[in-house]
Amino acid sequence: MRRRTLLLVAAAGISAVGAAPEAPTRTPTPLGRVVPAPASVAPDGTAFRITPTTRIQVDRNTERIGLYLAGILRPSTGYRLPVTSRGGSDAIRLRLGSRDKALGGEGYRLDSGKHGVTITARTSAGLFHGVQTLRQLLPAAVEKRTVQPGPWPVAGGTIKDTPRYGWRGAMLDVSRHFFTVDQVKRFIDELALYKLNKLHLHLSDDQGWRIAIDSWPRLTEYGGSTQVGGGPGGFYTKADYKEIVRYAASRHLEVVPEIDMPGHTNAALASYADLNCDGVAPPLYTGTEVGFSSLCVDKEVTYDFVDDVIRELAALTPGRYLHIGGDEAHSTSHEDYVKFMDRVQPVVARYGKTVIGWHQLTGATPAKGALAQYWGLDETGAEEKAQVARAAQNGTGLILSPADRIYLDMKYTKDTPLGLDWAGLVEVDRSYDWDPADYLPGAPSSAVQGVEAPLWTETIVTTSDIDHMVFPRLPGVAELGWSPAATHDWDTYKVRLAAQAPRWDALGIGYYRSPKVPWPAE
Ligand code: NGO
Repeated sequence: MRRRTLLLVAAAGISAVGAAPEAPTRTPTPLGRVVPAPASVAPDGTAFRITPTTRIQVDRNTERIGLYLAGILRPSTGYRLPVTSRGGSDAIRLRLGSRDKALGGEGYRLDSGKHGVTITARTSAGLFHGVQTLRQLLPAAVEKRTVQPGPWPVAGGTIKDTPRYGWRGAMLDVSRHFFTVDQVKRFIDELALYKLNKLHLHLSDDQGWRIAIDSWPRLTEYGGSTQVGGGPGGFYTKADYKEIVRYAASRHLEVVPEIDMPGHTNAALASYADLNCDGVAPPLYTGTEVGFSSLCVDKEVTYDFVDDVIRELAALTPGRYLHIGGDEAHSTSHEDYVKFMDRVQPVVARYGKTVIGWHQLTGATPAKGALAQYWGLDETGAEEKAQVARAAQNGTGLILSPADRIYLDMKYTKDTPLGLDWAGLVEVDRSYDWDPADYLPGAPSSAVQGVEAPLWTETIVTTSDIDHMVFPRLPGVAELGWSPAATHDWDTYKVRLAAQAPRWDALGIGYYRSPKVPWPAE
């Protein structure tokens, strides 16, 4: 019933509400000037213009994305842009159900010309990605939330686009510093703009436990009560967490929750004395050292705890994966580490999820179907790389997060006020210029599921801190994950990247003005 009313109202009258006067001319953004680079672009020299009479044409299955698009376009254009089932020219058409199988599960086709723009896809995810392309083809001012002068041209031609990898992620560490649901939503919107599809949340670490577990309430009550530097910390209730998952899904991102174990567990150990081998709870921790904590591998209560946590977390997770950490278990012997992983991985499977672990998991026996997240460096020793490569040869999938390439918490230069430098300084060209397919010697390229850029937050406190470290590096990671290898070229990429800056300005995103990029004058 609600839908019908909406369509009728939408179709009833079409007029501009408070549109600003148009500037005389505006050259459309060239069709290929998009990040990530589309798989194929064929401009035809024509153009479409969004006007006060333009409609967003949808059907029952595409209405949600139509409303999302209208939500972006209406405030800045000041046009009504009704979302309607009515056809005709002068429309942005959103269509599901292309017979073109090559578009796959996330691809789309965008046709633009005098009579409108049509985005076609086989799935809503594909349609959503096509909408992100359309956004980038419009003038940057479209991102503002107040009425801006037009015109609103879109270059004519055809884009056919599908991703290179199915895993295009970013990670946010909400343990070292806590970030609110609204801050996470903002981060999600930043990822969606570049067609990322996974949001990995690092929900527990030495400094804070951030997700409510009903059967172990002190984890959040006490273990979530501080953070690095001693602030008040915080945590997500189950309702908060569901809201994050819902919002991410509305942007076609899957949330991958991580509970790091057996190391990085001081917040849990501090909350429950029983979890410690000596039965004594350590104090809460607000520093930034790593590797000093471990769950007690020989105590049965450890596995009751892990079972409860995984069961409750799996129940909050519609996605397929559950990340169990496994990095830097320096306070767990190798023997214990293997024993622990042998017992814990089947628990993940029992609750219907697939294991992901940091690549140290390959030192134990990764479960069938598990993914290992590689976070080494170019300089990581051959033996460690070979261990990961062997696991990949035996069927373990890889997510690549090389720390000296795409750790978003690494400083850009020695003068970057935020961030760490243990993996080196990572300028924007360095984070872009590598190839996931042949990155890890000996690992079959078919094992590579994609890329993920982690943002660890020992030094990151505010939204603008996040933005400064994420931009401009994240779009490069997105391009590594999405665009065909044949389009990879720093010199052309940096021009497309520079063209994003006015969009970030319009969105209120502060970014690092790297001297490597030919930014437009401010
Ligand atoms: C390492 C460590 C994290 C740190 C991060 C800082 C991994 C997987 N474990 O990455 O605990 O926060 O570096 O860059």
